[in-house]
Amino acid sequence: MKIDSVELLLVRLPYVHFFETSFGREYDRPFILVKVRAEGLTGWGECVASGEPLYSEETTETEWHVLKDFLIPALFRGRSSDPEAFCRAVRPFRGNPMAKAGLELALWDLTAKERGVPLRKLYGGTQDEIPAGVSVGIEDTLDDLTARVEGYLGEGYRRIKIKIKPGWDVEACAAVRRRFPDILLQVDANGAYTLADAETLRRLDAFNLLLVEQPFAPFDLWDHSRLQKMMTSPLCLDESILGVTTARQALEMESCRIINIKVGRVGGPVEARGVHDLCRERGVPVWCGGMLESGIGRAHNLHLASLPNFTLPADLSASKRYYHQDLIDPEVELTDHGTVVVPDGPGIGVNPVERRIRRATMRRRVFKP
Ligand code: OSB
Ligand code: MG
Repeated sequence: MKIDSVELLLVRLPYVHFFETSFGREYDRPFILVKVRAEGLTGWGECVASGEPLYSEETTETEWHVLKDFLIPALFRGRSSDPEAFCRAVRPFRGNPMAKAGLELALWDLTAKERGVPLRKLYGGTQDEIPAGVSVGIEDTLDDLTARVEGYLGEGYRRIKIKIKPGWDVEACAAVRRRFPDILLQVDANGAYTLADAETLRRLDAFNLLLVEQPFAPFDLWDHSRLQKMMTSPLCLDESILGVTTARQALEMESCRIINIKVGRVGGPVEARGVHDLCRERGVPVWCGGMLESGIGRAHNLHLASLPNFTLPADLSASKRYYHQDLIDPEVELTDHGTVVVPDGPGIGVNPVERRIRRATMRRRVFKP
C-alpha cells in the first residue's frame, strides 16, 4: 500500500492504582502511539517504553528521536507498507526495539485491515481466548498485598504474579501462600538481585511457584544459569531475551526453562514469532508479558498471544485493572472463566477513541513521504 502519513502521539494515562516494581513506584504512564494512514485505512501501534530508562535503555524520548530520524525515513524510502520489508530495512539500526516494534505493529494492523482479516490470522494464531493473569505491584504492607490479590482472584484472574525485590520477597510469598494455598502464583524481580542473593532466592522454592522471573540483570545469562542449577523453581527470563539469538543462548545455557515474550522488548512481531517458534521446537513454554499498555497495545498482545505455544496465562488483564478509561471502545474485559477474548474484527479489531486519545495527548507530529 502507498503510505499517506505516519503520525506520532505522545500520550499520558494515569493508573487506577500506583504500580511499584523493584525500580520504584509509578502513578501514570507516558507512551507513544503510532498511526499509519494508507489508502483510506489506519494502522495503530503502541511503543512501550516509559519516561525513564529503568526497564531497559529506551524512553519515550529516545523512541521519538529514533522514529523521527531513522525509522520513519527508512519506511518512506522503502515505498511499501509491508511489515516484513520494514523489519528488514531497519535491522541495520542497532537496538531500539521498542521504537521499531511500535511502527512494525502499526504496519501489521494496516496490512490485516487491508486484507479484511483479524491480525491473529496473519500471525497464524490458533487460540481465540487467552487465560488472563494479573501482575500485582509492591504494596506498603503485606495486608495491602493480600487484599489486592484477593480482589483480583474474586474478579476471576487465573494466575497471580507478584513483584519482588530484596526485603519484599520471602515474606510476601509466604503471606500470599498462607491465604491462598492453591492458586497459580509466580514472582517477578525485574533484575533486582545478584548471585550473592542466591540463598534468599532458594527460599522461594518453598512456595510452589510457577516460575521466578528475571532475578538478575538483563545481560546476565551466565549467572541465571548458575542460579537455575541451585533452584527447583523454573526461572523465566523477560528483560534478558532480546530476540531469537539470546533466546537460543539462554536455553542452551539452561539460564531459564520458560520465556516471557514481549513484542516491544524483542523489536516487533517478526522477531517475537521467531522466539515463539524456537521455543515451540524445543518444547519450552512461553507466555505473553505486558508493559501496562493501553487497549491498543493490549489488543496487539492478544493477537500475538493466540499463537499455539503461548501456553501459560498472560499478563493480559482487563482495561479497568490499569486505567479509569481505556483508549479503546469497547474496553478489554475478563470473561466469566478468567480469559480475555482475542478481538475478531479486521486488524487489531478494537476501535481507538480519537476524543479520548486527544485528551491524553501531550505532543503530536505528522510525517509525510
Ligand atoms: O516486568 O513484566 C514486567 C510492567 C512494566 C514493566 C515491566 C513489567 C511490567 C508488568 C506489567 O509486570 C504487566 C502488565 O502489563 O499487566
Ligand atoms: Mg517481567
